[in-house]
Amino acid sequence: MEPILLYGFPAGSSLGLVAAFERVGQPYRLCRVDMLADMKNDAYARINGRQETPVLITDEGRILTETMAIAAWLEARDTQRRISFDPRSPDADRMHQLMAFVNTGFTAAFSPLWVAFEMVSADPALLATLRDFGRKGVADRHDRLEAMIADTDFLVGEHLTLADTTLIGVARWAEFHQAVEGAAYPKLAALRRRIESDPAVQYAQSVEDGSMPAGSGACLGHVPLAEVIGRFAA
Ligand SMILES: N[C@@H](CCC(=O)N[C@@H](CS)C(=O)NCC(=O)O)C(=O)O
Repeated sequence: MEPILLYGFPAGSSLGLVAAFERVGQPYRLCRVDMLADMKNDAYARINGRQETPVLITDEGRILTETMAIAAWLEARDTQRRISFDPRSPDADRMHQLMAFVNTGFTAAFSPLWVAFEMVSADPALLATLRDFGRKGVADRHDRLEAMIADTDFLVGEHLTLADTTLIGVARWAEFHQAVEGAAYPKLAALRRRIESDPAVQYAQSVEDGSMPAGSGACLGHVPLAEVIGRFAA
């Protein structure tokens, strides 16, 4: 069977993995998950006990969760090195370093802002504290990332890699939460423009928006979430 990537909308971090699968170009399927409506139930918990996206159903029908694990699964199959590098090369080391930075500290810095956003009713003082703490954390992680961006077209070298795809789904949360002033990070702003112009990333954005773009032809279509749960849930 073809692997099935469960991606979340709206504004899920899994946008980057959709782009990565598209870029690798091997047959895959997608499954669309409404993160506001489809995840907080027992059925979805049997796919991912933490009730999150992304999730991969591998070509052997196994469930694999966590962005880094799914990216590693794809990297191992990217034999043409379309989104990765020779595993023993310095470029591969730097790619893994940047992916880890983005998936840990950079992503986690947004947590207080998401908590504040999702609070239905809350003490205004608590909300203000969460927002202030969140914005400071996001700004700090932006400072660090800006300093890590080299003089290359993409995070590692001159083509899109898993480091860029790990970043792009999360980086846009800065605008969503009005957390930082984009102009304060010119290297990151230019990098994001290049990543967002990549055809695979544009494809992933269209998919997230609900379109069915033609793409490379590697995507063999969507599988309904109910079918995925029925076939693969633990
Ligand atoms: N550590 C996980 C985190 C995944 C994650 O936070 N997913 C978000 C979407 S980007 C989610 O599903 N959030 C839903 C929720 O927490 O309610 C990973 O890297 O895959």
